[in-house]
Amino acid sequence: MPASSPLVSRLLAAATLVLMNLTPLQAAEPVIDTTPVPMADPGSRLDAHWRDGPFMQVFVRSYQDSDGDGIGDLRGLTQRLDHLQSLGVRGLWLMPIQPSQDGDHGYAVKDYRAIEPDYGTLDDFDELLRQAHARGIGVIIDYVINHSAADHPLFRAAEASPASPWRDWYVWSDDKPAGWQIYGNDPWYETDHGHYFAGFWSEMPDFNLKNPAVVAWHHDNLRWWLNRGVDGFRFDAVGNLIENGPLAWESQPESVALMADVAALVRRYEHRYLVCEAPGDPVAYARACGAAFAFGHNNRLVSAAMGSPTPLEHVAGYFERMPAGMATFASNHDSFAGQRLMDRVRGDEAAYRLVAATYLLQPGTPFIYYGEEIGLAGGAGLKGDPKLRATMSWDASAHGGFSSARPYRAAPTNAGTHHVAAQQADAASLLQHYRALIALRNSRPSLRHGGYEAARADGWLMTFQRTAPVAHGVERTLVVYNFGTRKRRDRIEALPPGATLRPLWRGQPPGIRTVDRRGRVQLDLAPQSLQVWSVEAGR
Ligand SMILES: [Ca+2]
Ligand SMILES: [Ca+2]
Repeated sequence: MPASSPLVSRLLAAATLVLMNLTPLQAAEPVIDTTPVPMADPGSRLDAHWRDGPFMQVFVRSYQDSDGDGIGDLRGLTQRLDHLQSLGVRGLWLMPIQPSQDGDHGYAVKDYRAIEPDYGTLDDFDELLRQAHARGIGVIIDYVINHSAADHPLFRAAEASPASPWRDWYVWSDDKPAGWQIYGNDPWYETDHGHYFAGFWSEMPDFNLKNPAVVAWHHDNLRWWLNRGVDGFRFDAVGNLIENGPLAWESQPESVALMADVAALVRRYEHRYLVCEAPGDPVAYARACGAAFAFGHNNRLVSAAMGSPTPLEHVAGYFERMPAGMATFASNHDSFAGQRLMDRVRGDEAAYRLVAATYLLQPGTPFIYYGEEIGLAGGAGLKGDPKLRATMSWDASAHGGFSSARPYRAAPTNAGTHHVAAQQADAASLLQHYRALIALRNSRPSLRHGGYEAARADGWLMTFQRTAPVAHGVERTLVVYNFGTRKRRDRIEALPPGATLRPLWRGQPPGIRTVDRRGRVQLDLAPQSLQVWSVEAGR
C-alpha cells in the first residue's frame, strides 16, 4: 500500500510497530493449551496386582502393521493382545506414542496430547485400552518430560524471539557456556538469539524444569492421559531433568524431588504404576518413583549365564540390597543397555533360558522386551539402536506376519527360524519356557511379590527362597539354579526343618523330598538347569 502523505506514512509506521510488538504475543497464544486439567479418575478395571507384572515392552512401530503401510500401529497391537494374554503378561509399556519429529523411536515429542499419525488415532488408543483391560492387562506409556522436539511449537516460539512468553520454558544462554560435556557432546547449540541446551540431541531441546509453569503443564498432560484411563507411565531420562552446572547435571536432588511429585500425582489415581529410567542412580529414583529399572543387574545376569561365577554372587545378593520395586529386564531398546539377549548369549539357548528363569523368579517387576520370548536376534544389516528395534516375527509368511507390505525396517537375522507360530506348536520352545515361567510366577504370591530369603551363590549354584503371607499361613518357594555346564549335587540349607518339598517346575525330576531336622536337603542338579519347589511345613 503506497503512503500518500507524511502523516499516513507515520501512522502506518506506528501501526506496523504495534503489529510487530503484538506479533510474538499473538503468535504465542495458540501455541499450547495451558488451561489446568483437573483430576478426573475414571477408576481402574484392573486388580491391584497387575502391577506385579510381568510387563512387555512394545515398540509399536515394529510390532504389527494393520493397514499395509509397512509400519506398526495401535490397531495392529490390539490384534496381538491375545498373544500377550496367553503369554501371561499383565502390563504393557509402549515406547512413545505421541507425534514425534524423529519419526521412529518417538522420544522427540511434537504434541503431548495426541497420537503419532503413523500409529493411528486417539480412538484407536482408547480401543487398545479397552481391549487390554478386558484381558487384565494394564497399559503404561512413555512420558518424555526432559525435552521436547525442536519442532514442538513451544520451542519454535521460544527460539524465534527472546521476548517470547515461552522463552523461559527452555534453557538459554546468550554466550556459549564453557566446560560442558554430556555423553561426549557439548550440549549447547547456537541460534540467531542465543544458545539453547539439549542434553541428548540438537533436535531435542531440554525443557527448563526450574520454571514452575513448565512442571505444572506437564502435570496437566499427565492428568490428561490418566483421566483417559491410561494405567501409568514410564518416565524417560529422569537423571537429566534439572542441571545445576557443567559438573552438576546428573541426578541432581531437584530432579529426584521433581519425580517424587510426579509419583504423588500418579498415586492419587486408582491402581496406576510409575517406573523411571535412571541408569546413573537407580536406587534414588526407585525410592522417588516407586520403581526404577535395575540397570547393571541385567549385565551381571548375562555374564553369569555366559560363564563368570563372580557376577552370580551379585545376582544372588542384588535384592538383599535393593528395593523390591526394581524393574528387572534382560535387554531393552537402547544399545547402552546391551544387545538383544540372543546376541549377548551368542545363540546359547540354555544360557538364555537361565537368564529368563532368574529375572522372572527373583523379586522385582520383570519387563520382557518384545520378541525376547521367542529369542529374536538383532535386525539384519542394522547397527546401533535400530538393530534392537527390528520387526516382530509372527509366522513364516513373506514379512513374518508383521505386514502385508515391505516393512519399514529389516527383520531380525533369525526371523526365519524364530517366530511365534513355530514356537506355539513346539512344547519345548523358548516361547513355552517363558509361558511356563510366567504362569508359575503368576500362580504363586511368593514369586509374584513375596520376600527374598536365604540367597546364596556357591560357584555355579544359586539359590533363594521367596515367601508371602497367604490365607492358610505363609507360602514358601525354594528356587535353585545350576549355572554350570556339569551336573552337581548340592546341599541346600536354611529351610524349615521337616518340611516337604513338592516340585513346581516342569523340567525338574518328579518326586517329593523331605527337609532334615537341621533344615537341609540334598538335590541333584542337571547342567544349566532350574528347580522350583513348594516348601510345605512338616507335620
Ligand atoms: Ca500401519
Ligand atoms: Ca534437563
